[in-house]
Formats: sequence, structure tokens, C-alpha cells
Amino acid sequence: MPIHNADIAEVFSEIADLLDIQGSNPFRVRAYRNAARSVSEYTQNVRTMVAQGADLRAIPAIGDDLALKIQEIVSTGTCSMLAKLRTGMPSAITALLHIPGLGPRRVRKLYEQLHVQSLQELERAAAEGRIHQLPGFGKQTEAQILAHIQARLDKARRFPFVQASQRAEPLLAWLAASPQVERVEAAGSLRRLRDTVGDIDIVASARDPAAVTGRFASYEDVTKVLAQGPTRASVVLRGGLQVDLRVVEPASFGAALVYFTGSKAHNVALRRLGQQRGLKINEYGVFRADTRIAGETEASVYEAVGLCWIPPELRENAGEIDAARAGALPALITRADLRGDLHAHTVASDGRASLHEMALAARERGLSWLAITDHSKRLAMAHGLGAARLAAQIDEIDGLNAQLTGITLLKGIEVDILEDGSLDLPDSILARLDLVVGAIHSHFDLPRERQTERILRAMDHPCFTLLAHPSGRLIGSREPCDIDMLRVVRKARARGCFLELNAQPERLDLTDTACRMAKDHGVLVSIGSDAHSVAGLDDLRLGVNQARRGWLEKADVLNARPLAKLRALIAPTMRETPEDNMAAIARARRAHSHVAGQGRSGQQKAASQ
Ligand code: DGT
Ligand code: CA
Ligand code: CA
Repeated sequence: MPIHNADIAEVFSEIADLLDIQGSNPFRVRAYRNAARSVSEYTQNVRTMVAQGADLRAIPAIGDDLALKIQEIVSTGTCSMLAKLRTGMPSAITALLHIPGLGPRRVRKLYEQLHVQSLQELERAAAEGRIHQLPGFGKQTEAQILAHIQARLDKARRFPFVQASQRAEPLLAWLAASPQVERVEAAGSLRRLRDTVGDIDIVASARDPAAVTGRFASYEDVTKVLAQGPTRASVVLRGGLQVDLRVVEPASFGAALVYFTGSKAHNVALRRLGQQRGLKINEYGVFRADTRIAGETEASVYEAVGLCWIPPELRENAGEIDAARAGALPALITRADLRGDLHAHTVASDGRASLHEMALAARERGLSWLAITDHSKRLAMAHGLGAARLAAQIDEIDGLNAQLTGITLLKGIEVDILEDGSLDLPDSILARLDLVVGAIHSHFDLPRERQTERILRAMDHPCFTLLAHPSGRLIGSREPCDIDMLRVVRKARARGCFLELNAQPERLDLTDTACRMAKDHGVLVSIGSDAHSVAGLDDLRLGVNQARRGWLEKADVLNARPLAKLRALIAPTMRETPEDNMAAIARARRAHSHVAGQGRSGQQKAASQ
């Protein structure tokens, strides 16, 4: 990592902030602040000066001591003095200095008396009315602090993918309907199908770009135009989402689409490949000297650096470029590959459709089997099923299956994993089911070790099939549980059970990286709709998006299997009595866990490194 002047300035500025908060001598604080400003404004590259042995004291505000510190930063990337200061005080606290009305003395007080260490904690303290009780702070200051932080956190706010996509689609259609627009596509994180989106990016091509930015700014959902020029514009839509539009000429469309699709890390890696071939890549095209050699399509840009086209979902600089070069890109899972769904609710618990309605809806959507997994009794709010009601549902499903054609219902339960890792229903009833989906719905904040042990213990139950929404996060409202996901994945591998990628828009849980971890360990992922209504089955599409970001292929996805293969994986043998049943399941699972580990191709391993 080459050190730029700005990096050195940042170190000095953080030192100044921390010294200031810790009540250090004001002259000392000022010296570091001046040094920070001076270095950042200095026109020569300080790193080069160090390399050439130049006298750093030529830089204004830099004396002997600071010159030594600069040398230390350039050679080590950090500064021991800053490290020492940080041990006395969390560095996130310096962000508090930038809140109007909070000087170093007040920040120190907040830290010492209320243990406030970050913007989030400051917000909580203000919201709970703890700040105005401190001497020197009034109610008005507290209200000001709160308003200011909320405005800042709003800016950093990310929107669930589905919200951004619902806003973007009609806007894209409105732009496409203009005769001036030749092509228009979503770019950025939205096109990469990330689970959350910071802002929407759109790329268009046109011969008269200004007409397009004008049309864009006049879209009915626009509440505010942040910037509008001949080739670019930014607006805010109703609901608060920002949209950035970039218009280029048709010969640059592919290059602009690559550039604005990102990710930034992917672009940097591409440009580096280009440099190795003497090519310059930017949003206007791929250039050799001043001649554009590619750029009209995305494929032409990738081809210019010796790669095949890379699906946007993979563009995170996480191995996709090497895989493309080796011709080893994954054949990503599609919605059409899914044959069934292992997670759905009915009116028996908190769903809104009957067994029969859910079965028909699944069939209509091209599925050939559907697992019914209502909640267990612990979730009283959701009208969870006890053993007797579950037994009745089992009979009802048997009856329905005898009548239905083209769809098979599987008998399951979404059973609560209790605080100690035991399951919320007796073994005798669990053993009668086709599958048992375990899930956490309480005690989300156990410490890491206990939370992980709790899940591992549940997975040890011989009937356990699938861990639903493993992290428990709700995008924008609940943080993931603190879990050692690697241990969970290894356990699933050893026990021959499975992990869910819950497709609900606010869950999308497993994350993309956890999907990839599962794949690398040979653990099959089930993309589950967790539908609570007929329409909820359509969320499978969102789960597929996330699975694609996690490099999953058809073979990696449990519910891409036809029914017979699925049955072999989830409940290999059924016996007469529950006791035999348990033993048989346990044996079959052990056998399966052997089989599951074999046949993972070396190619997949290579592609994921
Ligand atoms: P987001 O909006 O936070 O969900 O994430 P993105 O990836 O949509 O990021 P955004 O909107 O800031 O920028 C869109 C794309 O534009 C980004 O993925 C890559 C490209 N881009 C933006 N700024 C830069 C930059 O400074 N350098 C390069 N190489 N690319 C950039
Ligand atoms: Ca964006
Ligand atoms: Ca943007």
C-alpha cells in the first residue's frame, strides 16, 4: 500500500483529535493539526521525498519530531504514537468531534461518564435522554445532537435490494420509452444484485445526452434534483433513494456500463490487467494510445484484456477475474433450476393460505414439490403447532397428496431451537416428518460461544435437516447473531445436514460470502422462500440472486433436485416405529455425510481461491 500525503495527514489529524479529547496541551494538539493540513496541501509527494532522502523539515509546520514520525508512517504504514493513543480511547470516538456543539471537552465527558464510544452509542444516549442529565449539557443540546446524527445515519442508510429494484424498474422503463435513448441499464450495486443498495446507478446511451438528463430530472417520482448537467444528473426519489444517471455516446456504452457497475475493486483489477497490455480503460472505452479499441459492448471490454464476459453478480474482485481467465467461471444457478421449496407456512401457524392453496401456487410457479414447515408451539404469537396439531397436519398432507397431481407436499416443521439447543417438539413427532427445519427465534444476543454451541447442539439431533435463516439478521432492523459460521458450516458438513438461504427480502440469510463458504466445504444450500402467503413464493427469485453472488451452481443447491433425489438426501430411510426411525435416519445421515464430501471437483476449489 503506497502511502499518500493524505494518509499521513489523516494519521496526524487523528492524533490531534485523540490528544485533544484526552485533554492534552493545546499547543501540542495545534502542532499536529497544522502538520496534518500542511502535509495534505503540500504539492510534492512526501513518500518520494523520504525515498530520496530529502529534508522533510522543508515542509511547513514539520520539525525534527514530526519528520521522524513521517518517516515512520511512510515505512510502516502506521505510527506507534497513534497506536498508543488508541489503546487509551477507541478511535471511533473522534467522529463525535465533528458533531456541531461537541468539542473535545464534551466528547471526553460523554466517554467518561456515559461510556459513549461511537455515533451509534451517542444516538442511543441522546434518544434515551441520558445526555441532558450531564452537567454542562442541556435539553436543547441533546435534541440538536439527535437531529444531527439521524441526518448523518440517514445518509449512510442502505436500502434493501427489493426496494431499490421496485423504484428503479419504472424509472428505467420511463427512460427507455424516450426516442432519444438508445440503450439504458441499471448499473452499480443494484445490477450486481447486492442485498442492499446505497444508491441507484443508471447508464444510458444517446446521441443527444442533454435531452436524456432533462427527461430524467422531470420523472414524476423525483423529489429533489441534486445535480443536472449535459451528461450526468443525480436526483432523489420519493422514499429517499438517490439515483445517479450517466449518459454516454453509443460507442462507449459497454465501457460505461462496466465502469458504473463496479465494484470499484473489480474495476481497479481490470484496469491493472489493461495496464499490463499497454491499454487504458475508462468509462469511455479501452484505449491503445489515443485509439479506442473497444467499448461499445461489455464483452468487447473484457475481450480486450483477454477475458470472457463476467456476470455482474461476481464482480467483487473475489477471484472472478482469475476464474474468467481460466475459463472456469461458475454456471450460476437460475430460478428455472429450482424444483421445489423447503420452507413455507400455512394458516395452521402464521401463514395466510391453506395447504391446498399453497400447493397449487407452488405448482403454478413451476415447482414439483413443496415442504410445509409451520412454526412450532414455542412461537405462540405465530400460533405454533404442538405435537397433536402437527400430527393432524401430517394426516391432512397425506390426504392431499393422494389427490394432487403435479405437486407433492412434504411434511415438515420450522421447529424452534431453544436457548439450550434442544428442539421445541418431542422426538416422537419429529421422527414422523420428511424434514425438520431448525430456527432461532429468541435469545438473539447470546455471546458467540454460547450461540454457536446452541446451534451445533441442535444440528446434532438425528432428525435435524436444515438450519433456517442462520444468522437471524433483519436488514435494517436486526443485526446478525454473533455466530462462528465456519464452525456451523463444518458441522453441517460432518452431520450431512444443510443450510438455508432464506429468500425473504429483509433476511437474505445466508449472506453471499457464507454461501460461498458452504460451497467450498461441500455443504448444500437450500434456497427457501419462507412464504407466508401465495405471493411469498415469488421471493425465491431474490434468494437466487443472492445465491448467484455466492457463486452457487445448480449442483450446490439442495432444492434444485427432483423429488426422488431430494428424498434420498433428507430422509433416506423410514422405519415402522419412531425409535427405529431415529436410528435409521442417524445411520443414513452418517452415510450421506461421507458421500457428500466426495466429488467436489478440484476446478471449483481452484475457482474459489
Ligand atoms: P452502493 O451504491 O454503495 O450500493 O454501491 P455501488 O457499487 O453502486 O457504488 P457507487 O454508487 O458509489 O458507484 C457505482 C459504481 O461506479 C461503482 O461500483 C464503481 C464505479 N465507481 C464509482 N466511483 C469510482 C471510483 O472512484 N473509481 C472507480 N474505478 N470506480 C468508481
Ligand atoms: Ca450505487
Ligand atoms: Ca452512485
